[in-house]
Amino acid sequence: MAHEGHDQGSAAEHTGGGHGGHGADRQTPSDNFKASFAFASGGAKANENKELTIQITDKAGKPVNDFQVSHEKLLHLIIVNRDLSVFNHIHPDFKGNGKFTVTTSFPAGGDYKLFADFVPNGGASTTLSEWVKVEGKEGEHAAITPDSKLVKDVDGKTIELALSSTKPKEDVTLTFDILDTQTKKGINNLEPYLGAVGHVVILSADAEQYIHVHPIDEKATGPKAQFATSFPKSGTYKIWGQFQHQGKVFTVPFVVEVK
Ligand SMILES: [Cu+2]
Repeated sequence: MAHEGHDQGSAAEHTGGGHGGHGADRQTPSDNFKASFAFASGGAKANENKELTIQITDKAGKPVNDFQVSHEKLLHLIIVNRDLSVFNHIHPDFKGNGKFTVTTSFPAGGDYKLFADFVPNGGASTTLSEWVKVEGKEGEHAAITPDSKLVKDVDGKTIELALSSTKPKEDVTLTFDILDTQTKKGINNLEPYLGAVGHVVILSADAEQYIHVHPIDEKATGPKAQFATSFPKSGTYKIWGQFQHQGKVFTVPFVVEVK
């Protein structure tokens, strides 16, 4: 299924929006578009459902209405907190006039970064982001520490991640190997999630770099799921793999060091 947009921008990072001004991002397609993120009636509070509106405009401020379907959706919204312990991936509805809306909630107060990921028709994959403040008591902040072993147990599955390289600016293949934790047998009946074997998001530890990833064989069904990416520079990165099995989506996070 269509994921053309992500192919074009696969190795590039695109950030921008509210707190822009990071020199390295200046030449990304993000410069051609703007996103503004606004909560209904004044702001978001921890553990309260709130409607979020994302307004996409071009440089001149004109609403953008022509989006390409990418990974089955017009817009993907990724939400993380400061220490990347919270990860939420949701799909706002297009309301016309450049507007997308979604109702969501946040598990604690504090700073959250919102990433709107979309492909304007005829354009390249674009990610616009902004930090927002959520009122309420903040959770404990944890350090973002690279995993000593890239093996995690999630929802009765054991997922092992292998990286073909952990050097910056190289083509990297991510291989997720997904086993049933009880039987230790490979799971070979993964279901498509967003039109592919899985969906992967990578962020730098400071949430400044949003790294595009695309499946190598999107029709794969496990136990192995492979993705291609590239890390722009040295540092710590968090990787979230999302897969669907027996009707349920599970998310597996890993932290890796690139140097
Ligand atoms: Cu999505």
